[in-house]
Amino acid sequence: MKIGIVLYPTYGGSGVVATELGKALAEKGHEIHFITYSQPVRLGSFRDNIYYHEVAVSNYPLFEFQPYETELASKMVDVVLHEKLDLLHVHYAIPHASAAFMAQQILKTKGVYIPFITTLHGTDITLVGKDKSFEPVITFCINQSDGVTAVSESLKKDTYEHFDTDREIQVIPNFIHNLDEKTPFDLEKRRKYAADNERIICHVSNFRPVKRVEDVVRVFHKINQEVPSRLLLIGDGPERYNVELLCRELGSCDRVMTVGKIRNAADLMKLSDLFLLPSQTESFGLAALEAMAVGVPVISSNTGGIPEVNEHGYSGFMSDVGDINDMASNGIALLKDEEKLKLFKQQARKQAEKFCITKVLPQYEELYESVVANHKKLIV
Ligand code: GMT
Repeated sequence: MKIGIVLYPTYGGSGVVATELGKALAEKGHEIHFITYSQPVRLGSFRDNIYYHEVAVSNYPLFEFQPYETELASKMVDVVLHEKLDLLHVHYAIPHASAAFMAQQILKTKGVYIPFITTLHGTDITLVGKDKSFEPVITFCINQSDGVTAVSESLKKDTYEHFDTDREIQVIPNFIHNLDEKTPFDLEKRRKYAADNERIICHVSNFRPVKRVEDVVRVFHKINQEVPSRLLLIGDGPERYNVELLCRELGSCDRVMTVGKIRNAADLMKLSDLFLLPSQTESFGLAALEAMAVGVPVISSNTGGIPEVNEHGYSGFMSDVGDINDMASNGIALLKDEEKLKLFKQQARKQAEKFCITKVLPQYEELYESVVANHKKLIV
């Protein structure tokens, strides 16, 4: 099949999922056309069956705000026409689904009929999407998509609660693509970050308020009072300054390493003993799944789709949002007990295996086939 994938190319979870999905589909022989404004971070070097189409954004002085959605729709029209695509799959509703609808309508006037699938990722529904100013467009796009998927049952439920739609939403969870890659544990590398008698606690995010990174620092501070530890903060974003202020206030700067945005976070994650994800809301929690995949147990909040990923008492522990005392005491209990920690590391990895790409990819392929077949029936 020839599939156009529209995504945010940056470090966010939706872009990671879309890129890894495209790479996996290409490996199975599908022809994948990524359409976005810069090369997706996870795309890496050149691969067979993968093409990248850059959306150039006009900076004509009249435009106070760049008309990205219009340029994206035009690019989709061009790629569908000239590459003869069978299907568009857009990740994140705003503005990708509305641009896909626009492209679909334009193509119809040219006698070309193409279906599009929208995958809802989270903040497009739970934060930005709930904003009244976006609601009519998102509702319309969900209803007009030829297929809709959500990354968790929780997100599906939120979508029905917040939007006036009764159309079918299929839950296809996020996945881990490289579970088979086993690189040996690098003790020398670990020693660059912590002494042998210290634990490493890790957090990866885009440092948006929804991630509650200040809770990460507070939980770490409590754990460190009982178990000598280091905190590894990976990523960057609007809360970074506040987080650094808090570290200074708590006097923990010398134990906190903020490494910023890095390409292969898994390399550092796997040096860790514990992953913290205390988010306010999280439709899935891909970062937690990526930590589990490299054998790191997760201490998280119990919000949104996280309980579908992190199994309490097995792959880690969950607490109410903001309950930093409970998160810290769960972390301390685990880090103090060598045998228990070893068991949880194994269980975290086992839990991640439930989300192996080999189980998830066929679900997308089946959906693609049924959407294309249904669409063909409609246009006959
Ligand atoms: O977490 C973010 O703010 C980024 C956002 C994205 O679209 O890149 O993440 C959302 O999609 C991820 C991939 O499906 C999910 O794993 C995250 O849980 C979700 N974030 C939130 O719901 C806050």
